[in-house]
Amino acid sequence: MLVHEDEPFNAEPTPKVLGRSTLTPINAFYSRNHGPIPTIDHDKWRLVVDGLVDTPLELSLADLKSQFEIHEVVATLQCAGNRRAGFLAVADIPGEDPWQGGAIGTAVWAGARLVDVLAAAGLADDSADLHVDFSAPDVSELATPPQAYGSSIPLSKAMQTEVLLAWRMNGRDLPRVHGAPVRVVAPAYIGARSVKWIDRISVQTTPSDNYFQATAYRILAPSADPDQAGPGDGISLGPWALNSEILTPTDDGSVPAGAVAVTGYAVAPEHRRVVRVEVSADEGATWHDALLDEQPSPWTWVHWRTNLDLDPGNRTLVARAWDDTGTQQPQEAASLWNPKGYGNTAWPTKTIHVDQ
Ligand code: MTE
Ligand code: MO
Repeated sequence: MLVHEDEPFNAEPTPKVLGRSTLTPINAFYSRNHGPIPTIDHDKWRLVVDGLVDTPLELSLADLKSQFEIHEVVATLQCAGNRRAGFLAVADIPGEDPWQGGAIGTAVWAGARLVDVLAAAGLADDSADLHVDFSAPDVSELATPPQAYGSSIPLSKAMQTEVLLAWRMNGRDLPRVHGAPVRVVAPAYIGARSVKWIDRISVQTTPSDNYFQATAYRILAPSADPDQAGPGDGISLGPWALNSEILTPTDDGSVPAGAVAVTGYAVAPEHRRVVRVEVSADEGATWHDALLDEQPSPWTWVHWRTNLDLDPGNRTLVARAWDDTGTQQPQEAASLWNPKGYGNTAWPTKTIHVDQ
């Protein structure tokens, strides 16, 4: 793993490791934390469900596991800061980890559907424009003021069957670093909404007022001073946008002349599919279709691969993904740059040396 920070712990796998399998092994799954990883006694842990519900609940882990049907969802998680490093050539982003393309991973999650737990509490009103707020106990000193982590998703997303309260990951008990005993998995939303170590779910009329929803994870205007940003500034992130990355060859790598294997991943926004990925070795003058691997579920990335015949010399590889609405990724990171460095979905490029 490439460790960006020890405390709070922030690390991503190398591109080679990420490219090895469609399902990411737990020991290669990125880790994104804003505070110390909490120690939770699973026997004492309780999940409170309250707010605009008919019957507030307080569930133990045994209650959650026994009172609700267990469901599996194969889903990709991706941090809003994934590929931030690609923004740094445009302008510096002080105070944020320079994530490469590895703040993303795909796992088999299992647990209760959030919608089932909300139904057990009885929604007072499921027609209105409501929000489901998630609270966790890990306190972040990076927030202003320092506070426990939290965020929310719209009730319309919370009612979808893909959103889980998960206690299993890749067939094992959810590891502590990934949110044990229970975390939210909100597929196709930025990772920040998949709250780990969740201890409270509240149905309310407004989005979370937590720092990590009201102030952070928002796209500020390029000219804004992030240190002056306050609650409500910028565009709040929820569903992610079409994105892709080249995993091999890696930047500054050397490869022998001839057929060079180019591989990577692509993710589509929710309810869309990646239908085409192209690679160019001549700055977009000509493009080669990559082969798309099988997608394990509608909530995951697709891995893709192709071979390019390359002559010796320095070559820049560039890729772009298209979805089933005919949308493709924006070309330039410069057109997407923002002061906190979220949502770099520009065409990925890798510069390599092709040997004689
Ligand atoms: N939940 C809590 N309680 N605290 C956190 O710091 N980080 C969020 C989210 N859930 C976070 C959290 C962010 S920004 C991301 S991208 C994902 O968890 C990362 O999940 P992972 O560490 O399991 O990969
Ligand atoms: Mo994140």
